[in-house]
Amino acid sequence: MENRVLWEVLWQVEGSLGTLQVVEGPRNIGEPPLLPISLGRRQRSIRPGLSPYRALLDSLQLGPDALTVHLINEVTKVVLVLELQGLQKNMTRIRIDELEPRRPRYRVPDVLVADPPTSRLSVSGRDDNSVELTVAEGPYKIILTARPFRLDLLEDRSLLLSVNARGLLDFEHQRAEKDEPGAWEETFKTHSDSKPYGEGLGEPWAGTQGLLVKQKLWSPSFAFLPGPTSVGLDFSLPGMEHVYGIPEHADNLRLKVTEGGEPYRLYNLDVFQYELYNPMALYGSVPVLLAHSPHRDLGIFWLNAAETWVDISSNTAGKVTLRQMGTPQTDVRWMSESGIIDVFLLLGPSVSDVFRQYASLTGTQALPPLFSLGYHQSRWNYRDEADVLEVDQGFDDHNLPCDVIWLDIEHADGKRYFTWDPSRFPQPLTMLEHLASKRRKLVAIVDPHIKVDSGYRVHEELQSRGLYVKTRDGSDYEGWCWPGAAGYPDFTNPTMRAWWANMFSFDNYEGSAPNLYVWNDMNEPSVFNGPEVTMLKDAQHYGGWEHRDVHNIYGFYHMATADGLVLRSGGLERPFVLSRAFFAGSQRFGAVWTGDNTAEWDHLKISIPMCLSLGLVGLSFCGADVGGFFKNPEPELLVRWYQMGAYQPFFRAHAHLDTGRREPWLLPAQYHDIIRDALGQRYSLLPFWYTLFYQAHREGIPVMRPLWVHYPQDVTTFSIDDQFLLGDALLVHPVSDSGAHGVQVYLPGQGEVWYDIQSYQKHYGPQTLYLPVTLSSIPVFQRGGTIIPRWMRVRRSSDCMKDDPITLFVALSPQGTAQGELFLDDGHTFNYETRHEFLLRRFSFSGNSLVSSSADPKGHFETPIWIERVVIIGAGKPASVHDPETSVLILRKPGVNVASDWSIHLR
Ligand code: MIG
Repeated sequence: MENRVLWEVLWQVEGSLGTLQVVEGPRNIGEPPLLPISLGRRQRSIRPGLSPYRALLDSLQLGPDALTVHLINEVTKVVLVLELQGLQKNMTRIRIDELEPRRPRYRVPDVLVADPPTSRLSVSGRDDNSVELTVAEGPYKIILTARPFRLDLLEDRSLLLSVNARGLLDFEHQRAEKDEPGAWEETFKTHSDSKPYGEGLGEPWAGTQGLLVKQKLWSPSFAFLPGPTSVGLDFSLPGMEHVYGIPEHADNLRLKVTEGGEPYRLYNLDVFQYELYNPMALYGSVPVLLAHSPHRDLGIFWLNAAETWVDISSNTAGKVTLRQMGTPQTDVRWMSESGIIDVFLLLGPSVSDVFRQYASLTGTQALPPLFSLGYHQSRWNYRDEADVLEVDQGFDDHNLPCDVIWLDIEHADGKRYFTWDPSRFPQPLTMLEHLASKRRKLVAIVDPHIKVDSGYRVHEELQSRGLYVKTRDGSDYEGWCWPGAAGYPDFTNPTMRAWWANMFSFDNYEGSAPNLYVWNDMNEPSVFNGPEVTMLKDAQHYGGWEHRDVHNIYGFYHMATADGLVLRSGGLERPFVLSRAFFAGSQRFGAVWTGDNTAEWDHLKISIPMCLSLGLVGLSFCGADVGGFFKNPEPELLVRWYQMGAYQPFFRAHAHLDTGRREPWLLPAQYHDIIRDALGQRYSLLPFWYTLFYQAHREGIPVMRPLWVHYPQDVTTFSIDDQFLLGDALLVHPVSDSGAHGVQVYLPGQGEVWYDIQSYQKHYGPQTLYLPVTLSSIPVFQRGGTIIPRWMRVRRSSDCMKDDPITLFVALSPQGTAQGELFLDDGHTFNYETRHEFLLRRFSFSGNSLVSSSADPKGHFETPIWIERVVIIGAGKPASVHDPETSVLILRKPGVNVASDWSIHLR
């Protein structure tokens, strides 16, 4: 593997300070220092064994909402307090903090949608060394063992999960003095970190070009030295062999064992040209892990926003023996650099229960405006207004649909976001009006680094109101980014967020209009001259917290941008915001993407497991840059990427500044029809996508799903990375190899039938099928038993199609039945919620009748939409079970309004 110690980039930094030439890149695998001292050298060096912790059963207190008990470390004598809660919906929450912290430790705010309702615990058994607790609403019991401390969760006498069974609970308490040489300061390349709330006598950190020279900083506000404050805990999952989640990593869907290697790292970073199949941190973090077995699904949600590491070990990986009574087991160990231990155990039992449990804690995917499910055309950069209008016209000239054109950082005046370059974008409102007349939108980038420039109002206000992140000495933190010297708005500060939201009013954001939406990039935050291209850990945030405590949640506060877009419309319109960084709960605010990928086949491939992993932890609205960001894709790769992107939730083509132009019509003519077809498939399926997003929004189930979610007993599905399901209806197997003549498709499900959506050819599951492919399309199958709504006329944009008639594709199960749903509303306001202006229709086919009924009588919505056709696939009896011929029956012009109840009977 290429080892980049320093990566050199000619980051064109504007302003009087010239060009910043050498920037330190993020750490490579294997490159020292590996981990922060507290995490790597201390936490990870603790070996499994007897835990030094003992629960002091005398201290046990049982209240209506929680049990508390003290835990003493028998070596250090430091006492912790454990708070245990049974939660409704089959969940348990465990919090551990110091009994007497010298300074409060950070507890992550804003992520939970509410205080989770509790379920009463009662003591149902007790002996000298343990207490048995029963959860009022749960079918499970908790056994608290005093020495060594552990918790076991049991259901019907079988062990579901143990906490601290390996004795890896570690909790670095804040200390009065430096009692451990070397544990205090930490260095990363030329940077040093003074350690939590330290007095700041660390080594100076030097920037480039002598800009930041030796400084000695001292903060009188901290009279004590808490020192390293990491926390760690282990969880054992008997019966579990397959674990998923904890994005964002460029890795397989199924997580690997990390023993002997590096743990999965969660630390939001701007990683230049990221490499694939490794556990390195990327732009976003969701500390949620799912465990799956044919019999059970569980989840662990580790609510901590500091740098976090996850170690996974298994008693079966690579071993044939060592199985305890034939039972596999996975052990998961979480370590975070600061904060408290706050963990939710989501006890399933099924994976859809785990989805619902997690959604009840952190919320569901925001319902996207319909347009944002269409195709987005982006590049860094569209040069000027004329360029934008030419691109817009190009779609019309080539008869291609497009909903949105994007503007990157060059559109702003000298990277001063919320402004426009006066020579290249002198008339933004005219440009926006023109797009509106085409029923298209514009997305403009607004980054969270603000140019330090006394003539720039955004900077002036943030500075004068004290809303920037501060250094440890209390002055405004300044880093280097695109505009040169930049301040970083303190998004953790609610006052700052209210101010930021207000910046999106049409008065404040001059040249913006209702069809302008927003893209927040670089919000890890990216700081070109900071350690690992991010902020110093001892920078100071609102409430006196250090950056180390809040790092992974900084990007989550793009919520302020989403709030701003809602506010500017008087609360009526749904926002669209794309964010690069994210955390647990970010699904409530919009879409995310996988950052700066590369125009290579392996990057095309990995977009599947990366988006699947995000969907599993709630972030359904995810995509990868179509075409690849870095480098120039060969036409075949670009075509394959359009075909893949058309079936992924967020569908945007994007490209680096230095790449060649690649709007679809610039490809050789033989590819035009193929791309038109891929876009056409996307647009015709928009009613289906929109309904899937509504279901994700209502129920917290992902839009794009791994096969095992629906075939939980089928071991073959557990590690599939090259195909996926959309809802429970479509199975997509994209082509991600150059020159492919065929693919191996796995069609799951005993007794399931799958219809090729192009040929209607019928295949029975389970089987692995070799399917020849040409460049013109990718294999997609509709499951027998489902009904999919489509718009059959592809127009300029989704807005031009939203009142079009619907065609229902009814794919019959072997039993001759099928069902499906359709959600419709105005496509852009909150009226579906506030005024129940929506339709949720249920279609079901059985006994030769197709019935349309309301799946939610609350909703009412007047629409001209009618059903123009019903296509029944698999009607009539096949000659034999293995008859590949599928009969297709087409009912033309049933002429019923989509809002009405009706039924159609076949004879
Ligand atoms: O440091 O705004 O991921 O999509 O085009 C690069 C310029 C900054 C990174 C984003 C990319 C965007 C680019 N940005």
